[in-house]
Amino acid sequence: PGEPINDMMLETSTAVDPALMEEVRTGLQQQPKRLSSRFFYDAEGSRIFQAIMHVPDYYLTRSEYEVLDTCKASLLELFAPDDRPFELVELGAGDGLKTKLLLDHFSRERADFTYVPVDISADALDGLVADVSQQWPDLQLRPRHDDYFNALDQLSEESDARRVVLFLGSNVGNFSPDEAVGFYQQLHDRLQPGDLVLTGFDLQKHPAIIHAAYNDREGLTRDFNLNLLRRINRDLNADFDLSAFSHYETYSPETGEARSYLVSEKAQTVQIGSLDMTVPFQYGEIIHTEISRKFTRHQIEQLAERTGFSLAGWFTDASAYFADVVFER
Ligand code: AVI
Repeated sequence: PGEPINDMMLETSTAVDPALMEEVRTGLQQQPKRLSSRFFYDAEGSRIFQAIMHVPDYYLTRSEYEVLDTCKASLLELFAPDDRPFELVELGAGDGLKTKLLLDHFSRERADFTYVPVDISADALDGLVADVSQQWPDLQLRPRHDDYFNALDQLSEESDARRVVLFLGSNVGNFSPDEAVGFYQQLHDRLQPGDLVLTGFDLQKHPAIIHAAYNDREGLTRDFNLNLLRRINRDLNADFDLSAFSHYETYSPETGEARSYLVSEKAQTVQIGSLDMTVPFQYGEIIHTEISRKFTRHQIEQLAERTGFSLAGWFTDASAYFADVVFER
């Protein structure tokens, strides 16, 4: 099987992303300093994330794979009762193994569906399309190189088939609570009654298990976090000394938030050449880079209710680490 492709993988072109410039300009002037994990996914960051998905401490991918593998038949029954045709719209160009597991099962069952992977990155999409059309030559495939919501807007004009939107991998956990509500409200606006959304949610569990997933023994999460500084050095002509920053992770079982930080290991000054900016750091000063939220069933039910969806399916792995949840519009 091909490499998993991350949902948030960005273009790997040489042009500097203006959103990154703005993020660095404003984020490093805030108190505390912050930079969004949205910018983790340059080519190297995407490569490291793919590796993270295979490390033993990062249980999320394994757990979701187990959920989808054990529940694929029930999912198909939910998606296509009476063998109605459906469009499987995946937000983010698919994270390889898990999506392929579903495509494989649905194809074997001769389900009448079209796979519509949506991604903002042409590279991610091209790779996936080549891979999928080689493995399942008969599969109906309609890739969309677009922003999630533009793609959904257009879908509603195109066909009468039921839409089943996939948003896997706990990507929802990287949204703030308000962003998550906004995201499902926007989905709600664009879908028709009866359409479905399947989301992968990482569930709250023993805090040490979650903490270890973001502080893995191989040090890949550290590399992933530090790569953001490497990217800024390259894209914005900055001089972050990567050896003078470390990875620091917290998990609060009260809020359900795993938070990643970069910590300055000495008092230092960093130049961001392209922004003509000098950034002072004190010893121990942090840059907040990521939130990975963990959910309770009650929070997921509330999210559905607040955004106009009903809960149509709830599937978990044997340890109840992860849930793939079906919302119906
Ligand atoms: C992409 N996202 C769901 C991952 C997560 O678990 O929040 C990104 C990640 N960050 C550190 N490790 C993996």
